[in-house]
Amino acid sequence: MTKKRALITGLGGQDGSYLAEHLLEKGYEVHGMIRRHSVAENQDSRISKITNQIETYYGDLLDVPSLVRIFQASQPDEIYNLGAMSHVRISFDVPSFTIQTNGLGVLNMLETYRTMAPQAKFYQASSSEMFGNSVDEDGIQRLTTPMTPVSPYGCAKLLAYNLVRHYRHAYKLHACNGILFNHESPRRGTNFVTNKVVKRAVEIKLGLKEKLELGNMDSFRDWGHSKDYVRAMNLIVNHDTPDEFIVSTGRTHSVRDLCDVVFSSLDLNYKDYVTQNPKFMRPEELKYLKGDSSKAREVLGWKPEYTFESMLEEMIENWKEKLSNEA
Ligand code: F7E
Repeated sequence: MTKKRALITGLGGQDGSYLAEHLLEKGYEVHGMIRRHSVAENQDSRISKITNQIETYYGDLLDVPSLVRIFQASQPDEIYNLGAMSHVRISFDVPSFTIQTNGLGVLNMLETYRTMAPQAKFYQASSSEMFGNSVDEDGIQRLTTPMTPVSPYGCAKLLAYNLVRHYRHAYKLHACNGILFNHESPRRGTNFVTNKVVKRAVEIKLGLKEKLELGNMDSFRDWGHSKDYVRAMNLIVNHDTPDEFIVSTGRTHSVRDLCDVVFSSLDLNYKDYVTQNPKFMRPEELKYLKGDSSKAREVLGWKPEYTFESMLEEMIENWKEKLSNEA
């Protein structure tokens, strides 16, 4: 039997790297797009263990000729569009770039898909940031909850989400949206709050650093593990009918709770080390996320394996191992 071919944009990121590993385990032929980085090691630091098993291409969502070349070379059966400017606070600093990459970039992908591989299935990395501060009366975001984004990142993701639905209906394409709530892992960038807190707490424990500066500690997030969420992506795209699905844990914690859990597990009190710096605040903040993923659980049979605590434990162990030589 011929292998299914998957094309992943954003291959070098947290989700792209876990998804590539998951698809390799499932017997796929994996192709992926990476962007050039001036420090070559940073380009493939998350995929260095599998580069000999996958096909990588330089490309960019804003460079249509590169997309055409990659589609020609990879002949995908499944396309996972994970490439994006993924940092919400930074999207306020580079709003035009964010809207172009996360909005127009998705249009470029959809047009290339429609014209070059319309028989393929398409997954779009949509985000809970699209909800903004909209929440149902019982404190939950559902597929029916209005979407009122509060960042350039969220606005661009909502444009992309709507484009995917429009292309599905207009051109009868198998194009799907996974609305993923926050998801973390040891591979998370250290400028996202979970891995920032974990790394600094371990540094403090080892005597390498003294303080941790954060922004808003009273926002709430529904945090899951990236490894669980990439499994959902594969299930979403392989469901008979192209559709929208929320992927979330259904549990929510504040940034303050996160600090408490991480520092306590190292026998430290976060209040002794954490201060707030306006530099890390956002012009408009999404205050609260808690997602209803019952459709993904019932229709796709998906459920997360990690808990908030076991995920943080894995992240703490990762930094302990990496940093203990420096202490
Ligand atoms: O912030 C607060 C911050 O940057 C979480 C991306 O994957 O998930 C992610 O977006 C919360 C926010 O993630 C700091 O204000 C406090 O309330 O880890 P984050 P995010 O903005 O929720 C969604 C679903 C995506 O789609 C995105 O791509 O933590 N916070 N102090 C801080 N956040 C950061 N980064 N740094 C701080 O010092």
